[in-house]
Amino acid sequence: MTPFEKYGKLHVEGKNLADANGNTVQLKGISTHNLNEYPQYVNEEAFKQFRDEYKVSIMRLAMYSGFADNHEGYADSNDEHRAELEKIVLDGAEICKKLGLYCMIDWHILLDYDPNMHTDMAIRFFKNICPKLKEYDNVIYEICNEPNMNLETKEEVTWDDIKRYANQVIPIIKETDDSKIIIVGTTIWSQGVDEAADAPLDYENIMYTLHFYADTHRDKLRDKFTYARSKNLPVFVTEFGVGRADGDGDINEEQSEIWINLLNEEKVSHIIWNLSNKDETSSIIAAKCDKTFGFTDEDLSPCGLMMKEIMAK
Ligand code: IDC
Repeated sequence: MTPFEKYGKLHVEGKNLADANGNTVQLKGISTHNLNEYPQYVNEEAFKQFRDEYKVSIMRLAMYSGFADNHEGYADSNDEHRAELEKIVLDGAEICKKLGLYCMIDWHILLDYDPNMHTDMAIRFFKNICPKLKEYDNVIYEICNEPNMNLETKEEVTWDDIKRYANQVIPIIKETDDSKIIIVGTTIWSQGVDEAADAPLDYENIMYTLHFYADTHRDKLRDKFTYARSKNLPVFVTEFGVGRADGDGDINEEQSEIWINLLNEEKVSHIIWNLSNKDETSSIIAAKCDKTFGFTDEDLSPCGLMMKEIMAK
């Protein structure tokens, strides 16, 4: 039975992700790296292996909206490249649908730290893809990966700024399709679930993002998580790492375990960063491996091997 056959179309019920019968559902999965840079991993053979062997139930397609690592994002590129990106995302959603996997489509803001910077482009993106994905009950939208700060002024994007953006983009998605779950990033690189819990948005089927990197974020962030849950906030960990927040550094097994146990107790869904063979700790494929599917354990990095354990837990 595929994950979709098991749970069907999902919705948000109270603070949980739920199936049609109201049973709480916890999804676990893998996020791609930047699709501008690593589109080759979006393929059926790979996703099928993740489903069957690693017990993955969701894939996250991280589509960078802005420039990063010498690659243009959707917003700062040209129409041709934008159409290519839309195609990768639509293909990814199709592959997931065929395999009975859930698929998260992530408008991955990052160095473009304020979602309001590219609202027009986000609207364009969702206006283009949403009608095409209306019948895709496996799709979940994530509208702003990680709001963060202006590196020059060091000013943090506020929860009110994020809400201003969300209140423009969510209605665009809901216009075509009012039944999809929409996930909203929170302040400080998606750590501000406490602020979201104090002033949530006013729509159905919304969840809020918490991101952690186990070697960097510990009790302080777990306290925010616990607070948000106590206020009944639906939280989705759409990205986490077992190492340091810059995606590199040492793996911290102890802290990762504390985090994953906490999420599992709460049945909070989680997605590990990242599907690539980049030479950094958070990549699940070993740097020496050029395969894009058919991975053996030798093809996985230490993070990849941990990923297998985490998915199976
Ligand atoms: C990192 C990648 C790294 C890349 C960098 C900038 O791992 O290869 O050079 O982005 O594009 C996040 C972000 C995610 C980051 C990741 C690790 O959502 O894009 O990926 N991270 O730094 N938030 C916290 C950590």
